[in-house]
Amino acid sequence: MNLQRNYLTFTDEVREALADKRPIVALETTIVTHGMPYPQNVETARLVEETIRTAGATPATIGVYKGAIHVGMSVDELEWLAEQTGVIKASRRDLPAALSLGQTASTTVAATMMAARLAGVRTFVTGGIGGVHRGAERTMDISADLTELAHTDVIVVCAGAKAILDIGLTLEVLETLGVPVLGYQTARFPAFYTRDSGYLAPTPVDSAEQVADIARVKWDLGWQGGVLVGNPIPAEHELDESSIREAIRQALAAADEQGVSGKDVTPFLLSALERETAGQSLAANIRLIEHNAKVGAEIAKAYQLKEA
Ligand code: PSU
Ligand code: MN
Repeated sequence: MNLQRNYLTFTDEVREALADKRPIVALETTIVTHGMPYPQNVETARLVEETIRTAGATPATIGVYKGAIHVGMSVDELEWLAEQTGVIKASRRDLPAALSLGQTASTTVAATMMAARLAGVRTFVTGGIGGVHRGAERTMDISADLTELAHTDVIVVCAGAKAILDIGLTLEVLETLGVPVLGYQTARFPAFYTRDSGYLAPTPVDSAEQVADIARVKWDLGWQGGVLVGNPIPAEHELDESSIREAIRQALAAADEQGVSGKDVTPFLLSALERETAGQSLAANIRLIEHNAKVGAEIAKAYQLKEA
């Protein structure tokens, strides 16, 4: 089996960084196709890539194009993907068919972790991970992102689980799955649009070096799985907690009324929230992912030093 020839396609930038053992940060594409409207989606994707380059690491935006996993995307590919409607949102279960049938798909946190690991990339930056949905005791809607964190050896930097989820239950499941959950320079687990979910961060850390070392120890010992880093949105961009809570309530009610289910739930809630907050949630989303990119680049650099 030749992974690189058969399944993975690299941009020159990523191929060279891999060959030179330089720090690389993986990025997902579901946030582009299902998480933000056009053109903010492509503008944010480019901003995040540039932020990572400025910080001294190489961005690798990941998605599936005509049956091949792309690790790194050209400006044109990203623009094309951002403009499409109806692109498949691929999580772990969807990848075999996407590759086999020659489909084009964006990758969720779970699928991007899988691709990053195959490519040899250990650090991954996103906005928010999927998790346990409110009412999951009825719907059993628990994101495959959580089980992926249990299995796949990648550091995932996020601003917490989205506030549309049940954050307490999400933290419980992460504990059961044995996933280290770190609070980056905070004692509180962040809630995406706000800095404090009301839950403690299980393991507060001070620095990128500490994050990298925790991951290195885990993998040195052969203890499979990811490391989750909760990096709070900068205080100046945080949304007002009571108004976001009300907007979430409205969005959840609309989803319930319209019978939205399965993989459509997260995209539906995100766009409903954007309408409810008159775009404030989108602005916060952009700022927090930019901040995650800065921190993720530092973590990738620190991890690379430990590997060298
Ligand atoms: N968080 C965001 N925007 C997003 C997502 C999360 O702020 O677009 C996407 C991520 O790709 C995540 C996915 O992996 O939603 C989770 O979907 P689900 O709940 O269907 O597993
Ligand atoms: Mn789901």
